[in-house]
Amino acid sequence: MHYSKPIKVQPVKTQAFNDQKPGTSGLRKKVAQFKKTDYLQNFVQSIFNCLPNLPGSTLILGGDGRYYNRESIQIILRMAAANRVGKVILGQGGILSTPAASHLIRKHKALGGIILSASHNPGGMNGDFGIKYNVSNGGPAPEEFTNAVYEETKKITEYHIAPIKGIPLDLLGHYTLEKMNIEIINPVQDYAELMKCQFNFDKIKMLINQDNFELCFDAMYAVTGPYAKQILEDELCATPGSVIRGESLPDFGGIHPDPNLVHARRLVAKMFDEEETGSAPNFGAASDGDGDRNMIMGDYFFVTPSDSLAVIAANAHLIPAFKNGLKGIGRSMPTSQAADRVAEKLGIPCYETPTGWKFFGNLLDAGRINLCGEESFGTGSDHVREKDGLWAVLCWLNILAERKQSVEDIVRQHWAEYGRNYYTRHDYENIPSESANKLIDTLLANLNTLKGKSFGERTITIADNFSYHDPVDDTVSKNQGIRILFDDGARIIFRLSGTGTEGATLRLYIERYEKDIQQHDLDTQEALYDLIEIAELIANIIGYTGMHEPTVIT
Ligand code: G16
Repeated sequence: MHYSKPIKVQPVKTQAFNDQKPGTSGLRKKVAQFKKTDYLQNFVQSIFNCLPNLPGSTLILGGDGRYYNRESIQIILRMAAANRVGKVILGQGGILSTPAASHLIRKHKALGGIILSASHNPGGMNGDFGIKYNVSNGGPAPEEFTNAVYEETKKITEYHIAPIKGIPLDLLGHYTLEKMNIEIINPVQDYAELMKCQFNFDKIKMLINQDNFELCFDAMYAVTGPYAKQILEDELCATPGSVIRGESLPDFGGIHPDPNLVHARRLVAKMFDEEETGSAPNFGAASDGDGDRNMIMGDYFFVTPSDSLAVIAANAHLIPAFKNGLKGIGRSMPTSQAADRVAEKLGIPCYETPTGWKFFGNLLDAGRINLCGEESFGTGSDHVREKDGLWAVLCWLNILAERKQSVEDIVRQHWAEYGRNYYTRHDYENIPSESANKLIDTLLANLNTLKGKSFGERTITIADNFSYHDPVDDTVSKNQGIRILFDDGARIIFRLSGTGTEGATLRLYIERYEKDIQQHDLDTQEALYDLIEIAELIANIIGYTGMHEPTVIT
């Protein structure tokens, strides 16, 4: 279908913005900021300017369906046409989950993809919007590229856009915009096929269809709804209604689509039977705005993301995705060291990377790891180059189907074998940036006075600002979080979030190891109480933020 004849495109003059530095995962801002004249256009053109092979190439395009997704897709299509892109493969309705987009980039050997999402951040007209570029391996662009894009945004003077109307986004098929081909595809199909090759669907189906097995997946009104319904309900025959909040809404129903104990309240209430129906589902899970995060729960039981990574690693031999063995594990620095213990036992390497999925890309490409995860509810493997919420859920279902035990029993047996890493993250959200920076600067200035200091029976052995040397390409990423490491393996970590859009968010990560099985039943906050106090003593969080409590505890 032709929408217009090719025409000569005049560049549009524009003025640079000074706030387009990508964060942990692309550029995230308030919708109002993105709607400013030329704001989105400048950023997209800056990406295009950093891609010398763009003319004639194939790009994947889609987003999590949040407010401003459809308008942005039309703008990007017109800009892609004017910048002589050869073909765009687009999810129907402008929808693609982040892992599905990553898979499509790889499947079609595309130059890359543009994903529109602010992930777990709230949506709606007063919420957040975001955009990121993924490279040809399907993963988030490395820092070298995002830094180049940022430099471009500071000096951009013009952009290219075809002055034509958009195309219908909801009809599957092939279109032509100027000379550019557009293929609109079902956003779920390819991803669902990929999942079938990763897991034993027959065994999972048998588990799910047992009379005494109940499953609940909370899609949080975000992008995973249609993916979860097709895979869990249609293919694996879970009872209709097992996927709750499964409609994808542009404002996520007004909730914060972040799968944790605070924001996935509906799921948590079910899993702890807060309505006192007498039973809770055997397995519960939730995903986020763009489908890359996951939270795993059993009946009356929460699995921390760090433990989830370790349990999947220890049970990888039961999962077809790992039929060729586990090569190595990656975890972000603030993620607990539970997975390290599994790696040690298996005799495989465990890499510690900075926060941000992009840092796993080289390790995955080089075949050094094929399982990775983060404390921020992210788990994934080399099947794509993004974390993958539903994939992690299917890993757990596959393990449950093989082991025929409850989630809680599996985790408790894991602790009995490897010991328990008590772990918590405290977030102090929306602090004035100046106060947050002062807190960090003061900590940094005092770092070399901390080594050797004792607090009770613990002594600090290392106090530093984490720096990562990528073993594959030898790049070095500095300033990746302040680490306070103790002689008994306990850790306190401070860093500022790179994904927020309002003020600053201080993240405090606390961990300690407990070998004694008699001590595995403590409340996490109580188990870590002394370290929480030490963190306050070292950083004076109350003094700098005026906050006596974190806003979110995970
Ligand atoms: C993004 C990144 C993750 C990171 C998380 C939190 O996740 O992809 O690698 O762990 O942000 O980052 P920060 O602590 O800087 O806020 P998502 O799901 O938001 O794309």
